Amino acid sequence: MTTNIDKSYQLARERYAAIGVDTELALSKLSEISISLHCWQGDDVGGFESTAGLTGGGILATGNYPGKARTPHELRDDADVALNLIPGKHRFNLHAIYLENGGKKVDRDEIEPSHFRDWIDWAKQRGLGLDFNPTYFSHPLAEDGFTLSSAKKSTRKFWIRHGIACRKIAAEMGKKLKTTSVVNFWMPDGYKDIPVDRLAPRKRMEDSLDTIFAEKIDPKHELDALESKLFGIGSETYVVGSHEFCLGYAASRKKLLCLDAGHFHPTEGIADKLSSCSLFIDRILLHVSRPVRWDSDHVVIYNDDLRAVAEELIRNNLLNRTHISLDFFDATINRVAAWTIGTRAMIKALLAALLEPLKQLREWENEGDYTSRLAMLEELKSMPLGAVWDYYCERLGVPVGTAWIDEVKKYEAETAR
Ligand code: RNT
Ligand code: ZN
Repeated sequence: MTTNIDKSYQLARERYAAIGVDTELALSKLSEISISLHCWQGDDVGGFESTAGLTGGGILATGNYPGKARTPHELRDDADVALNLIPGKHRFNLHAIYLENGGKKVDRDEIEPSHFRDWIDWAKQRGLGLDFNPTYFSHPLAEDGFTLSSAKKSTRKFWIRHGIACRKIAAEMGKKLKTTSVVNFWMPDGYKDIPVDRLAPRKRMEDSLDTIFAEKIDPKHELDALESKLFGIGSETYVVGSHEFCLGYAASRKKLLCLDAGHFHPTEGIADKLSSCSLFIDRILLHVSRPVRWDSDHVVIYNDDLRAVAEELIRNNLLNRTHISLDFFDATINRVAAWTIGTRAMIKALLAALLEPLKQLREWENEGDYTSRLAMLEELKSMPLGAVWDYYCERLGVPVGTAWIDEVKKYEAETAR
């Protein structure tokens, strides 16, 4: 039976073919792209270390929508629901505080692969890759705002041990799941007000990172990334891990650079950074987020910023060197829906970018025909992307259009937390 979705797709396919775009090729490329879903949208960055939840670190989850995951089981169930509403094969991104400690206190420098055994089993059963993050916040030894750059040697050493432990856990994940686990180092270290010495904390952070990375780990199993930030709540004036620090560190030590869409000046996008960084950095990690006036971590939507990121990845052929992960936490809406909306938006943006007549656009640009370039870029906005997207969802067996909302509502009613 030919459904309306199929019919609309056939028409859309002809429209795209007329401008030289092969929709089938685009869809097959799209199905190869994995997005790493962040565990922390499921419970407002709380984790399962204690009942304290998110404290400090200059980040803030706002809202009190019911249903947040209270246990690893609930979080996995929630993630399963979201993953069934998102087309394609993806990954899951864990923070160290999402360990399973069996009710015993295990401090950050004592965590081991065994504390993530159930996560690894869960991922294995579903064919998911796992990524990982040390947690340099929500801890008494991070309360004064400094971790790897702390002036106190014992504090620095504690956090160095945490970083080393995290790399080992990720290596185990990568080995067991047969797909590299990316470990993202984000340290909130910084000052609220004007420091006298901007250099010493950076030097200390550089040394701490060098110590953490001293042990070579097979890149087939584990890779390290460094995430920069402009400011945080309580570190408005100075952040040790600034963009220049992280870019310089990543380039000189052959690490990944993590670009978070919310970590720059309000009008500064990350899309334009990708081409430059790609010349000097082997691999890039993205934290796709949505800043609203500040680093507010709103749920990602299909907007100009997102499209621009996707376009840069496709136009510059950067997909095989880029790890796409999401970073948002909105507690005012259903959390499974938040994952679904954000991830579907990211995939849709990649689809839009794959549906550009790139060869033609490049030709016009190189010939100096900017008139045709602008005209085509404008026309592309009203091409039948939606028909191709619906067909893709149908083909990959996930709900088409708004149908997924009912599934989330049903699950919400059933779980009633
Ligand atoms: C914070 C960073 C960081 C965190 C996660 C929880 O500003 O973006 O990536 O959001 O590690
Ligand atoms: Zn981030």
